[in-house]
Amino acid sequence: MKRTIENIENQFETFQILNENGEIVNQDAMPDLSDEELKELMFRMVYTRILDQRSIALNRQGRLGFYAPTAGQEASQLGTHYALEKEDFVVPAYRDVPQLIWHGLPLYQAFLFSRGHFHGNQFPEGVNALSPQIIIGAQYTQAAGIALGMKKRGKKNVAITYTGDGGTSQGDFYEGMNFAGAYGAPAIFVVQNNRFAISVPVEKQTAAKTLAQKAVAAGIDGIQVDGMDVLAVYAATKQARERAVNGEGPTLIETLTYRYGPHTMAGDDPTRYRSEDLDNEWEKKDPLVRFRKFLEGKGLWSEEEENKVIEQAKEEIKEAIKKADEQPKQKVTDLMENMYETLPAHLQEQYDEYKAKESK
Ligand SMILES: Cc1ncc(C[n+]2csc(CCOP(=O)(O)OP(=O)(O)O)c2C)c(N)n1
Ligand SMILES: [Mg+2]
Repeated sequence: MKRTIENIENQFETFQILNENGEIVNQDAMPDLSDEELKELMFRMVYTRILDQRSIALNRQGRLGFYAPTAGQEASQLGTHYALEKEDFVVPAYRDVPQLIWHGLPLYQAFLFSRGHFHGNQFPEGVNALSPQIIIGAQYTQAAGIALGMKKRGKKNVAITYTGDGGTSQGDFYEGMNFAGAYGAPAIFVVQNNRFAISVPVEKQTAAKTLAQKAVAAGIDGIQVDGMDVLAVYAATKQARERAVNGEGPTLIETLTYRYGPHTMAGDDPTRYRSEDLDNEWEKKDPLVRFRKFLEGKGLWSEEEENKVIEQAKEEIKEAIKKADEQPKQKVTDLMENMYETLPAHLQEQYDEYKAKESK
């Protein structure tokens, strides 16, 4: 029997447009973005880096609950999201709060989500997104279903979903892609390969050389992208979106990226499972640094401009946390009211008991 795996794997080369020095190395693939749009992308990446720093600080002060750091992954998260339309559906994992915010989720609600407050999951009308998924991989099957629904309704929209390198070991990962492929559903499956699933390195996760090649078994397109290059991430997602709305089916996009911080703020220590050399290697690839160099070269960005974004982000974060603090505390009866339109009899009794307690 002939070995075929090498032939397949070798087709999955990393797609890059902007190298580490901020130079265009693939002019033909350069996406059609105006100067204003390029600046908006930088604005969002800088803003999100600040949001990450503030969220970590707020968590340490006990003012936020669950938080999964995002620094390092900005190009991967925001480059994919920037290729979407407002009506597209975002199906995120726990680290993908930035995409939700840029899709229209008010910041104070993202903070409430972090605190486990139900209002953090009540998305405003017109914000087409699900709450961040905690169950690894489950969002892949949900996105396939949402995408099929859009197709059946004749919408020219897509559902995009995100998981990590670890998520590709889950059954739901394959089920979602396979289903969407079989039904030609307009889905975009993103794997943010930050090399670790908590402390488990990707090399221990799979024998596959790339995660993008996992698309082959589902009969769909797959591409591996430099996830620190916002232009390549954007261009790949834009193309995947066009194919999806033209009835050409789903795409799997693997972004090669890195999280600078810990897995979550719950207490893992990355120095116990990642070497300093590896950290340094990836920090040299920083998505903000290289895009800043590129924009500065075009006369589109300056330190002054960046400082303005930082100030705006800090101000808006301060306002948002204040607004989150002002929300009424959640009560046990809120939980019941949100769960049922008509309470079953056995809960009615408990409801009355808590209602009485809460009114004291
Ligand atoms: C089904 C399931 N199994 C295990 C966990 C515990 N868990 C939470 S995050 C995580 C690692 C996920 O790593 P990866 O998919 O690479 O995403 P990353 O956190 O790196 O973005 C695990 C195993 C879970 N949430 N759900
Ligand atoms: Mg990971």
